[in-house]
Amino acid sequence: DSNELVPVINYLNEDKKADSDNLEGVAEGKNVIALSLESTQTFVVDNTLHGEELTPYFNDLKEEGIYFDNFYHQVKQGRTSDSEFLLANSMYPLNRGAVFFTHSENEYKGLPGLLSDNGYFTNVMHANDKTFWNRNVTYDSLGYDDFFSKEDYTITPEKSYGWGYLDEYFFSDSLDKMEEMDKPFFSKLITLTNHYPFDLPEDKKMIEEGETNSGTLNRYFQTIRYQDEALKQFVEKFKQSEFYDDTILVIYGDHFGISENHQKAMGQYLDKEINDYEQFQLQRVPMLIYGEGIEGQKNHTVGGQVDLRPTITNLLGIEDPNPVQFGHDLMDPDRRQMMITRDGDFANEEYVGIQGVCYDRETGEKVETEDACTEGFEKAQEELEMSDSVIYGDLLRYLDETQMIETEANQQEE
Ligand code: GP9
Repeated sequence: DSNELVPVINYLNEDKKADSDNLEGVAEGKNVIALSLESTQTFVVDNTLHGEELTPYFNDLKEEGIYFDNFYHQVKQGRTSDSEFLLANSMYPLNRGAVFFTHSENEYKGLPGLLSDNGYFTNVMHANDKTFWNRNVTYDSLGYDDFFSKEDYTITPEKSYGWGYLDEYFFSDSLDKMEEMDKPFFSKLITLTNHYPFDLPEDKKMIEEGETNSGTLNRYFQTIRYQDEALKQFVEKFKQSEFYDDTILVIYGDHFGISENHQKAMGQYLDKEINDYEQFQLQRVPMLIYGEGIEGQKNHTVGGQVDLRPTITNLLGIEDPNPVQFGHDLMDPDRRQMMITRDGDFANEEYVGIQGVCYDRETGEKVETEDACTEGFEKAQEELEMSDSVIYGDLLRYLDETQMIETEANQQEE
């Protein structure tokens, strides 16, 4: 019942402080294109293979926007769908299964619904079957107005490969659709080509494959390079569009592409041993905010996908009435610097805590000081349990009632 939400709200209030106004409302009334890059990890950024950059376009683009280099994915078995859940709700996905399947019809107070209430046309664009990850059902619960799926694109065999529609065509068609859309819009685009097994037609390969002992990693370099070229075409066409001045891009990686089964090959490529600490750091994904009026800067804050929603609402200057959010605005200079993984591991300003072991976040050395990470591990556990309780109990359906009771209680106290 409505009482079950009280401990969650109390817990979140403990961490709460006055909102920072850093960059608040700089994108007020603007369109938002959230670009979810399939399997894209931070280690490819500013990195090379055979002397050639893997992501030359993104490397330059990130200098023109706000680039986050300590930003982690927080997904588990639901992979891309988990990242979508994190963005929409600022809550953690589940430890087992995909919340998009197991709790698709819960009541959520999703970001898409909030933006719709604020006059936005909210939609997802993704050239796959609409039932994949149960998206068609869950998107309704999250409050999206529309979903442009495979059937909304004219997909021909010449323009497809492997998982389907190649990113460059998907991007181009999606921009055409945006031209026609009601403004302002919030569109989330999900790419597909850089997906395991990372296959590409010969004429789309722009770089020789890698030379590690993992064919997967060797091909990943090629699909990453391809995706970067598609991104270039997308952003260049976007710059020519009528809505360029009125739109911000939020570009981020959805999850890892190279699993820990390929540690040896990663070690060969990065020229270091991939221990638990390095493996943890490999879970960083790029995150960039770009648009007219946003000045280039590097931001080293420690954060993750759970922080996307409060960051976006801050930029848009939209009041978010949902108190059940675990993220913290990435633009806030005094924000809680903490990223919690679904495994109960964490990174904060000083430490990285992995399965009970504590590391110095900067050096990767084990920290022997007893208790250095204790608080972090406890916090991680507590927070994940809080988030789970909301999902398992479908507790957001009581939110209005709970808030009413709390308001009355506060008034009586006064
Ligand atoms: C499928 C795409 C990939 O539609 O989003 O999903 P993933 O396997 O990365 O979770």
